[in-house]
Amino acid sequence: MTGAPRIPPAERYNGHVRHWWKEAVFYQVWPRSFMDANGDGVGDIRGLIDRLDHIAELGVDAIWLSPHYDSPNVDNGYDIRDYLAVAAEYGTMADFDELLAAVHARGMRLIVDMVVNHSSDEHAWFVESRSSRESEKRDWYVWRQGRPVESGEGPPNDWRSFFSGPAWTRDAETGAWYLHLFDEKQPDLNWENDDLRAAVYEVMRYWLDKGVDGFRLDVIAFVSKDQAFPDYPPEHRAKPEYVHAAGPRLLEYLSEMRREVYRGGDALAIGEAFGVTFVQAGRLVAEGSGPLDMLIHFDAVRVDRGEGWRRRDWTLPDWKRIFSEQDETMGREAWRTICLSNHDNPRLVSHFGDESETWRVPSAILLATLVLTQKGTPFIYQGDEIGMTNYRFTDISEFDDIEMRNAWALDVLGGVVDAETFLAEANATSRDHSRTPMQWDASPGAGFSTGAPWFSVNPNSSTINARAVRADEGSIYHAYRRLIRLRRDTPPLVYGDYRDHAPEHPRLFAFERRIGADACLVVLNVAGDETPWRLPDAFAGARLVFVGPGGASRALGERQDSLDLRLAPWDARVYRT
Ligand code: TEU
Ligand code: CA
Repeated sequence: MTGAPRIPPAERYNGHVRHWWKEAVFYQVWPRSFMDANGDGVGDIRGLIDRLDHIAELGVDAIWLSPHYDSPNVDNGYDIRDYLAVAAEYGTMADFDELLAAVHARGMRLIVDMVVNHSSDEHAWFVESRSSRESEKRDWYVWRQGRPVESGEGPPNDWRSFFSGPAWTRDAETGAWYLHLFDEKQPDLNWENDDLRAAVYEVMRYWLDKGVDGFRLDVIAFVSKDQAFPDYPPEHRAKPEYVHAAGPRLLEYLSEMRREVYRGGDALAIGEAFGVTFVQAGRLVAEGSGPLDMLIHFDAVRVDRGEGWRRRDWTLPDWKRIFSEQDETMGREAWRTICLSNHDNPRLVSHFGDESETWRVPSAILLATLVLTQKGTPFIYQGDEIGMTNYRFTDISEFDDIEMRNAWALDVLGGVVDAETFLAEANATSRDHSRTPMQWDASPGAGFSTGAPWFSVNPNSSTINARAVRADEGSIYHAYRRLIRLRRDTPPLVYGDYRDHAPEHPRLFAFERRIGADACLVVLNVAGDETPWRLPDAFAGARLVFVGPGGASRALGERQDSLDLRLAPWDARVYRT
């Protein structure tokens, strides 16, 4: 379905329509762990306001704020109880208004999270819906009859919750089953119902009217459900997100949302694209006709994932293929994002770099280089800019995340995996790594809180913290600042075409970003070994415009006369013709 063009024709750059958000760098704040201003151990809005300069000084253009709404916090705010209220532990609506003004005063924009595939089961809508089959809001959620099984009655189909177990729960009140693709305390909203959609749009309008600059739309591709509710096709049983993201009315709903909520305004619609293929993504964000502006993809960040939270092996060529395939498939009219870490994934340096003392800094800088020079709008997750690492979990009791706790209950207590295997895999993939408090300084609460932090602080905060990196010109933090500035000042890094120069190389990621004769070559040695490589002829005499500590023997601005490179471990360089 293609609607009327949404955006008036704007100036093009290398064939791309120009928009601020294509040229921007985003920074994600997960408020619970960012900064606690009142000492109760939980991050809050006032704390965020106090630390806005840290974000602004990085040079980013926009903040994506994870949910700040009233919530029982079964899934840390992704279970909203009241879409129009600020979580009491985060502050008041007045605090939110002040935050918005303070963000704008620093020349940045504020994008809020919106979770409308599901609500909390404590939301008034669900309380009413579950109260009786005759309730006016019965149809605002997905209720079905169970199907007969030997032992009596089972769920309506074989859909599974992403947080373990069946995606249906039988409600004793009325003897019917409700759908929840996530936890049972996160019932799915029924987008088939016109009144429900109107209510969702009204909620969104409320925040736009307040002046927020757009939304990051949580698992937005799941909102349309096949009304036949068929069992999973066998080929999708391991990755059911691809079934859920392919609902028949998705494009129709999102186009309607664009019309009803955005009303031709230029607020941003960033969709989370769990389960969305690149072909589908191209349609959802097609310039002028797609209902969304950008999508946050999972392919690259989850290259090491098998089923659910389980790990699988991967190689660097596998990873590079994802970036090329995305570029070839989505096409020029569809803008991409690059998001290799967030609150649902391990820490960037632990995940794709080397967190050991020797290589943590150079490998984190290499990853920053990748994120800030790839094709697509970059998203930085809080703490990555100071080089925070994974936490070492040694017991299930140390986890907070419902995904891990449910998986433990079903898989370990159910005898599917042994505890040791579970903990090893959980330490590789858990979302909790990214949720430990932000490390501001070396004090006991890491400068995050003067009280007892709600979640474990990584003991390495004594050395890895914002104060230390800000004082050190050679730090990860200053590399982020330089790279963000470089990106802003270098059109090929934003709008340039993409070409991988060594797709099959097992250690090297070397890609070009080009607008005509103006080109950059990014050379990353993704390994702890020296790697020789021959520069493509087109880059003979190119200038070095960024260099990480691995290649620090070379001076910035220096021309590369020899084509033969000898890359140090985790060397990261950017050349420009
Ligand atoms: O995440 C999408 C999502 O589906 C992943 O969390 C994924 O299911 C999980 O990690 C499987 O391994 C969004 C939010 O970002 C996440 O925090 C929420 O928990 C989820 O939706 C439900 O709202
Ligand atoms: Ca607090």
